[in-house]
Amino acid sequence: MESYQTEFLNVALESNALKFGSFTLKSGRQSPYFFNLGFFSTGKLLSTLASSYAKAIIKSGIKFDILFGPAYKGIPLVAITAAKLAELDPENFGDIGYAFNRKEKKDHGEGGSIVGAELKGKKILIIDDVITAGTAINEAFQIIKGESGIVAGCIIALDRQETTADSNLSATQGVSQKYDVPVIAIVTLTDIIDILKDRIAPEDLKSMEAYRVNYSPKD
Ligand code: OMP
Repeated sequence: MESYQTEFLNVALESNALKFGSFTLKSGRQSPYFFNLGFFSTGKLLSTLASSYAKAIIKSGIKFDILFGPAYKGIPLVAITAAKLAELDPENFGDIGYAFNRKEKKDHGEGGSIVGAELKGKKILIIDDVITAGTAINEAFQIIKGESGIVAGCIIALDRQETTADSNLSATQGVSQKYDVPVIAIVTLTDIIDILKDRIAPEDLKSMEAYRVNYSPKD
């Protein structure tokens, strides 16, 4: 376990970004936990978040030219992480570009739907918050394809390690296989259970383990 992973989970718990109980997901599943990145809502929390993303990216060794954050949640993520990468390793990451998309196309000024570095012909690392079924991240791949960029990989904060309805692969493994790129995470559901098991109420821990058995890929 890396220290940035433990620090990230400590801060997620303290800020209430990570909650236990009963939550309905975008996919319609009923989950005993929910991770809301929007709760990293102060400068201090954002700084920890940026360090966690940046350290996971550096550790992965993925080579890329531009960090891309899909709107809306990806927009602050791409900005803080590009800045933190340059701060931690200016030699290797100081000239990495950053970009995000607009949800609404702009038809005045310079026009277009991408803000920041041009994606055409460039190696892109997508940054996002959570993968459950893979819907949001698939949309990001389509945007980059539309701009003639080349996706080099994805970094997310949390990999929920859940299978989709039509596959025995986790959504993350599915995305990685479909596009033939690495998908890395600061933490996974397994990390949450391993690192926080002594700090989760016993009944919540039981629900988490049952959920994992139910939705994670079967051997
Ligand atoms: P997929 O598009 O199904 O991969 O779900 C990812 C999205 O679900 C995220 O971008 C969030 O909007 C939302 N989500 C969370 O933010 N945290 C969670 O713990 C679970 C979800 C979710 O609804 O699955």
